[in-house]
Amino acid sequence: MVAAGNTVMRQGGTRRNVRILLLGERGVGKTSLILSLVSEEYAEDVPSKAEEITIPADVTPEQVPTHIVDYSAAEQTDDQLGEEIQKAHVICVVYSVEDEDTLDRVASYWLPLIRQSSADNRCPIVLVGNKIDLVDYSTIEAVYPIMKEFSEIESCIECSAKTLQNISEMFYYAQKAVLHPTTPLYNYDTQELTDECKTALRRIFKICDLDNDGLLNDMELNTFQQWCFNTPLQPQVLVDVKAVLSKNITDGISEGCVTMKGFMYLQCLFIQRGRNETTWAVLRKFGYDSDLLMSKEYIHPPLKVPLGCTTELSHKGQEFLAVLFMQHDCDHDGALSPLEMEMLFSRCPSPPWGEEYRFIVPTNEKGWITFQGFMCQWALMTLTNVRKTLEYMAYLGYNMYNNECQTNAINVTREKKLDLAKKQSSRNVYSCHVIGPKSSGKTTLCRTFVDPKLEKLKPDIVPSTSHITVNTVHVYGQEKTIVLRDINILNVQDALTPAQIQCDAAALVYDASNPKSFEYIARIFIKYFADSKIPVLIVANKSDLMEAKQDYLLQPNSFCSKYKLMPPQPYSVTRTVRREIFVKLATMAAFPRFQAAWVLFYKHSPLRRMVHMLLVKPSPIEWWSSIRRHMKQFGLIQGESVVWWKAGLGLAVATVAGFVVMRVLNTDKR
Ligand SMILES: Nc1nc2c(ncn2[C@@H]2O[C@H](COP(=O)(O)OP(=O)(O)OP(=O)(O)O)[C@@H](O)[C@H]2O)c(=O)[nH]1
Ligand SMILES: [Mg+2]
Repeated sequence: MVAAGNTVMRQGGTRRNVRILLLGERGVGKTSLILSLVSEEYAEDVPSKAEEITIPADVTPEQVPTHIVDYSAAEQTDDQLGEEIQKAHVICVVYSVEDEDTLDRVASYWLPLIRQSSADNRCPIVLVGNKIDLVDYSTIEAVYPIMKEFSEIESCIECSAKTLQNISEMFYYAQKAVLHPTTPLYNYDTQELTDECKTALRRIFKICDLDNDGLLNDMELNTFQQWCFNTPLQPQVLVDVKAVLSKNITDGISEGCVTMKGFMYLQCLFIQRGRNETTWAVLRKFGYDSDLLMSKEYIHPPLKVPLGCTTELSHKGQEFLAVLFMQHDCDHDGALSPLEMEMLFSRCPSPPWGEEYRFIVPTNEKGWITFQGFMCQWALMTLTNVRKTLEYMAYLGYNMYNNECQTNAINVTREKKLDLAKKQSSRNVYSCHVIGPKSSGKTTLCRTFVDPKLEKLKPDIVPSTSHITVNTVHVYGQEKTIVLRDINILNVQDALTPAQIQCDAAALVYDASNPKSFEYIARIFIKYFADSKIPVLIVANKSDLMEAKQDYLLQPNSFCSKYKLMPPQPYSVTRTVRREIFVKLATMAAFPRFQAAWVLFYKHSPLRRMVHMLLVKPSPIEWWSSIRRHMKQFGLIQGESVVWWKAGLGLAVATVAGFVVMRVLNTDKR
């Protein structure tokens, strides 16, 4: 990258000030240039060295405070010169267009000296040919070989301190060389975008390709334009862009839409025409810093999660993910094939999860993640690693879809102690632990949660490390996501850790056919749960087998009534209706300490209907219709009409005017 000076100050990868140093032979007009800029008039008598000048941010074109520093061989030592070179962010090397020697000295003395003094921190250079009022020719021809030899030269401009021609342009280009450098974007030798730039633009293209057809249609281009420049795309500009693409490259346009190749070509054109700021504006909007890496601020915005609170996807976060799923479910089978999933995450450095999802969340008969499974996987990640969710939301382009920070994709729930006090929780994701002695059927129970037929989950293919399953259930008409954790205890004597105990509801599972089984969970209950506020459900597993009398001082039923627990819930893999148990667990988690809500446990309770009526809330969001609404809104929002983009394209379409010659015009072909 181009970085200069050791007083680099950055914010979000962008410099907060610019220090411009003017160097060159004696008498070329350095001091005159500075004074002409400041006073807007030419003075015959100038001191040998101008005082350092600071131009406040609001009067500079790029809104960055700018320091302009003069150099005078008569007043400064070589050491002082070296120091100034090191402090500079950009150096204007001035020659006089009417004195060939001064240009020769640029190549033979000044540029090598700058290279030497700024070491590996190659400082960007603007070549300035002063005194054009004295000649009727251009020195550009003589400048080409120098530009070719010294890649740090960003641009060259001819001007006159006397007539003020191109004076402000010169300082603007100097500022631009610092703020919107070409080097990270463009490779002069190959005359192509750099790999980093291509990677970034590829991601941006994919984010903007809302219907995922590999093309940007007019609506998508307009959305992109609106997002990056806060102004709609003028219809005529759209026509011009397409005309430029059709004329200059093959495959830049397909079916009347801009292809990835066309998109890249346009950005390349901006850079070649000296409109780096347009490409940089796009890149910065999508989170890239000066090194074309996604900035930390963009990927990891601060999110406060107080103790006792959890993190879930907000309605907007869910909606964004639903749109994403819909975009990539190309065959509309309600599931993502491995290829579709790869496509979906191709805008991220790597997928957020590995193959293990097949054992964690619902998948279809082919083992492909379903919509429900996809949302569950995100719910799990958001609950357990919200930082990663924020990071992936950024990669995927949440910020563009909703025009806001991705922290809005997250809900931080209220503290659990408030839920307990109110005996009700507004969370949508609960963590439930399944605890029981070895062979009591915990793992099978957890697996039936995501695969009722237990077909895809044959023990030999399920990795032993997978202890979590996630699925959704409805609790009084509201969709709740349950993260079931199989707490694997090897020895009955082993103590449970706080992490193994802390959850929203616990299922203590015993094998009803094994007389030695209940004692373990009875002890676990008394030791860890009797005094806790965690709701507990006792599950009598393998209820299809002959029930054994338990070798324990209390039989399960008596134990439950003694400790005011729900009676043991019979469960078996052979049962046809098994989901009930998960609904019960979810209900207990959603209404902790509000046992009236648990009446659904008693099938024929007259209370059940009444409580149900009291608790039922509107049904969950109708995904698909809301998504359709969301899609339709794209491109309809009109912003202020500024001619930013038009100007950009106008310049890209036309050839660059005036005396400015950007480096990139220095090509072998020309
Ligand atoms: N015709 C014309 N004369 C200029 C222009 N710029 C500067 N001069 C004259 O060139 C002479 C030198 O200008 P300075 O600004 O002192 O040059 P400098 O580069 O600062 O010189 P040192 O401080 O000695 O290194 C002065 O007589 C200026 O009036 C210009 O654009 N056109
Ligand atoms: Mg001077």
